[in-house]
Amino acid sequence: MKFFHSPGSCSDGIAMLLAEVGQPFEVVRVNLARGEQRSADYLALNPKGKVPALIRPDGALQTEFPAIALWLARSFPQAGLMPEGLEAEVRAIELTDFIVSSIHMRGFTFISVPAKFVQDPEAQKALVAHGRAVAEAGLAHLAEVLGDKPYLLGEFGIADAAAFYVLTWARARDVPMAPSLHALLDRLNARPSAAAVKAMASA
Ligand SMILES: N[C@@H](CCC(=O)N[C@@H](CS)C(=O)NCC(=O)O)C(=O)O
Repeated sequence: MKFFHSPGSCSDGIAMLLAEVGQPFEVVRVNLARGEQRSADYLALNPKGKVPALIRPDGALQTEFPAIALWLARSFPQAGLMPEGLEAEVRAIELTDFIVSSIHMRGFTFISVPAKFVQDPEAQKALVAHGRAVAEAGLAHLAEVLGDKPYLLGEFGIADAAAFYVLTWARARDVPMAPSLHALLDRLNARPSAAAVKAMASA
């Protein structure tokens, strides 16, 4: 497998899942700050110009966090990333998609890059405030789902890998979150797969 990755971005969540799966893969760094996601070479491979992206062993390109996560979980069931049965699977996808599409895309994206959307400095401030409110509300929902379980849906799974990157961003940006989510982030950081993600960043 070939994994297109930008450390510190949402692809950290897929990096964690790849490390959990334990199959060989090559990391190709895509430097978002330098705009490498919009280079002709990268767009020829992935016209969406985003990370994460994965070239699977069959040579096909897989994009979109929830789809990559589902593909990894189902292709390597021995890693135990997804519980058995439709109800459990659909709940895992539901939560993973909420983290990526709502907390990340409608929250942290506006906090991090408001200038991508509006030019006026006052409008940028308003967008950051809106993003913070969306992220905070989304994190409050995650805390409710987590309850007193060790991981979001009980056992470690794909939604926790999505939580790994948004909780990291929340802590770094002082977005308020429940003590239970800080504890979840500490638990995730203690997994060997989190150490592997950090090693990918410094490689
Ligand atoms: N819907 C995509 C979102 C991926 C995404 O937004 N990736 C960001 C990094 S966190 C990216 O590549 N941004 C580069 C850009 O938009 O130019 C997914 O689920 O994978």
